[in-house]
Formats: sequence, structure tokens, C-alpha cells
Amino acid sequence: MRTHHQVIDLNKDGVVSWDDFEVLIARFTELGHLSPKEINKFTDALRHVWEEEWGASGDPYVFIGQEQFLAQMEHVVNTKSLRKRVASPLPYFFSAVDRDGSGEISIEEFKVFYSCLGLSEQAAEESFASIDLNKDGKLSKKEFIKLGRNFFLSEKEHKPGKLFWGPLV
Ligand SMILES: [Ca+2]
Ligand SMILES: [Ca+2]
Repeated sequence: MRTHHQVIDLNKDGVVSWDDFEVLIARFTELGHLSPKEINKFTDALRHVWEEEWGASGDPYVFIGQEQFLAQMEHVVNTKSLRKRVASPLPYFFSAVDRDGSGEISIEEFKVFYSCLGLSEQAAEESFASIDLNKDGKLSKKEFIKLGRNFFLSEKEHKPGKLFWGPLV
């Protein structure tokens, strides 16, 4: 979870603010595969993440540190209605990086996902190898969403999905 805080702190100032989310939206939007409608839904889903999962609760100028995020995520994991919606922007991340529209994410497309998160190609290769369970070199939308959610919902370090959002710190 600390890893996730570090990754989402895109401008690397040690705290996460809505600015970081705006950078994220811009990077995935600029890939050019989301329709204007999808961009709106993607932004709404991220706003929900920011307000409910990060605990900003509607204050656009708040800064969330690592400890606050950890405490808030514990609350999310233990709250049924919030648990259900964890990582709701995942389908839009998927569509944004599925460049050939094949409905599957290849290793090359996964590298695009990582590059938008500010992570290296090498990290993308290592994570992909560990989350592509049947080793067919592809992630379906269902797998992608499941793995991305598992990162938040499962406590076990060795569970698939633990490397989904980048190498653990
Ligand atoms: Ca930041
Ligand atoms: Ca694809």
C-alpha cells in the first residue's frame, strides 16, 4: 500500500493531492483511446477514489500522507459498500492502454500503463511475468480488473496482484 502511495505521488513531493490525480488523468487521456464520455467516467471514478479511498472527502486542496492513506484503506477494506467499488477506474485504465483494441493487454501495452504511472519498462516486465498466471502473454479485461483490485483487497504478500501497481518498496 505504501508502494501505491509512492506511485500515485506523481510529482514526487511526498504527499498526494488532487494535482497528482490530474496528472494521471492527463497522461491516460493523452494516449487517445478514451472517448469523451469515457474520459468523464474515468474522471468521476478517480474523484470517487480520491474522496472515498484516499479520504479527501470533497476538499480539493487537501494533501494525503502515507499514514493517512494506509489508515483510510484499512477502513475501505473493512466497509462493504466501499470494498465493492475499490479501484473502479480500472476499466478505463484498461481501455486507455489497449492500443490495438484487442480486448487484451499485451506486455507492450502493459509497459504503456507503467510508463504513464512513471514506472520503468523493466518493472513492467517483472510485474507482468508475475501476474500473467497462465503465461500466455496477455491480460484480459477481467484479469486486469481482478488483479488491480486484489492489490488492495488481499493482505497476503505473495498473492497475484501484489505487483500490479509496481515493484513493492
Ligand atoms: Ca504529490
Ligand atoms: Ca491489446
